[in-house]
Amino acid sequence: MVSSKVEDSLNNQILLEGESSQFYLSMASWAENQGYVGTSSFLYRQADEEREHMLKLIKYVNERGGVARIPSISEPPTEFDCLTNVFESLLSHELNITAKINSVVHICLQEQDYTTHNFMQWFVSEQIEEEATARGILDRIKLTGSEKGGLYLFDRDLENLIGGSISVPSAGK
Ligand code: OFO
Repeated sequence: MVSSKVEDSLNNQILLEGESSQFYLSMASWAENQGYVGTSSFLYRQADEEREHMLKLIKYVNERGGVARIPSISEPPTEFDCLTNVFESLLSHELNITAKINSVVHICLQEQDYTTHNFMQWFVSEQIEEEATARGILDRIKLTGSEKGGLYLFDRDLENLIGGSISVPSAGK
């Protein structure tokens, strides 16, 4: 059984994962309209993953005797300046999510809920990977440059990466 404090923090995390999914969906749609095929596939997939994270939390809360709240989600930004802007926004969003996950973990320890603490470790590891992926992608954009030809190459590169794994090599997914 989860305590009400743990239940509330998990429900807040459900909202955040749902918001992440919608945010990445909006980025994916923007990239698709700009003709960035690889980037949009990557982001559609990220949006699906975030929804999976939300579902994982919903099921956990219900299994542990709590009640998962299904939140309404406000409309995410729809306009982005450029690909660099998209991935900078993604990285800063992930950094914020990491901080939120850490605070859930902190509450678990305060409440002596070691079962939920253990469950949350999956999210802790996932954040390490996602931050590394976002940083790796930003490094690639810097390497290819912001000229049209460079961005085309970057986008094609990202499409190839999705064929195997969404992580850049250094992220080790
Ligand atoms: Fe849910 O993993 Fe990122 O936000």
